[in-house]
Amino acid sequence: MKIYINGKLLDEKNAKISVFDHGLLYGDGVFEGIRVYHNKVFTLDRHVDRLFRSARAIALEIPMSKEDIAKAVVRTCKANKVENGYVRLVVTRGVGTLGLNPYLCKEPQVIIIAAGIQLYPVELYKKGLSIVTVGTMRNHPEAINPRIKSLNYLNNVLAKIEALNAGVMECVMLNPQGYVAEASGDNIFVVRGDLLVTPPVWCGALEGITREVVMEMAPELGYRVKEDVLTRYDLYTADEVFLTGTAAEIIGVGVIDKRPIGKGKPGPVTSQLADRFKEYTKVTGTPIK
Ligand code: PXG
Repeated sequence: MKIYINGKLLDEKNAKISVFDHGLLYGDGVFEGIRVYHNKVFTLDRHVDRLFRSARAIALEIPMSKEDIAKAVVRTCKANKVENGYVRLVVTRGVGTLGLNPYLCKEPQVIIIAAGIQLYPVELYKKGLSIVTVGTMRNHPEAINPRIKSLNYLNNVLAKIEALNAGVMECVMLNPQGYVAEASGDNIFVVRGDLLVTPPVWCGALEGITREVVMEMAPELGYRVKEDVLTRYDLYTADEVFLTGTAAEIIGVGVIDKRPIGKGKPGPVTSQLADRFKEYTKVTGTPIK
């Protein structure tokens, strides 16, 4: 595998980052997870835009233009002959001292890994995911703002540990006010009749790109879409609940906190959206050539 670091494509064994990199020492950096479908990079510009917003939010200057980052992603996919896969795009603060001061880090590291993807087991897309609500809260927006896709994912990791310890693979995180924010690595939607509801970003949701695509697709299929505050009541009483994310795509939730949602398996709206999403991945994207 060839790994991109700062303009060079290196063999995996030579792709190395310093132990003094603040990405490692402090989780100081930003990242994106991007899919490749049928030789095309899916929603590449949206991912690059979000990467730059995340970087701006942590006062990290990416030493490349958006165009050059996008080109580097395509170049890395091409070098690895990735036709369908997953790209991890990372920008770290770079090498600094053992102190926190980010301004002493002079050279951000741009890293691109193009590899395969570990989805949820296929049968779960039919059966539905079981999830739990967890005690680990989504960060307050004036702590690490959840809109920033930073390398500091410990909060999400703690939530994931709670889910795994409860015997399930994903969880719902609430925000400090007790409203539903999102899952540990996915956004969440509730279906009520012909209405789809997802928490607004101020409730602690990442501006998920799959979320955005679903919100754009849904009206074309005759559904209304609303961003609104949700509580656990809304989850337990929903017709359907589904999660969205680059890795998960669209996956129906069958059970939350051991309570069946709707009929206890993915419903017709979720299936219809998932089918439409799959079609969309075939016809859109930045070609790898
Ligand atoms: N919320 C959070 C907290 C995320 O990390 C999403 C929502 C979905 O956003 P997109 O843009 O992908 O639709 C994410 C992104 C994993 C993994 O291994 C998942 C993400 C990031 C890193 C790893 O499950 N999801």
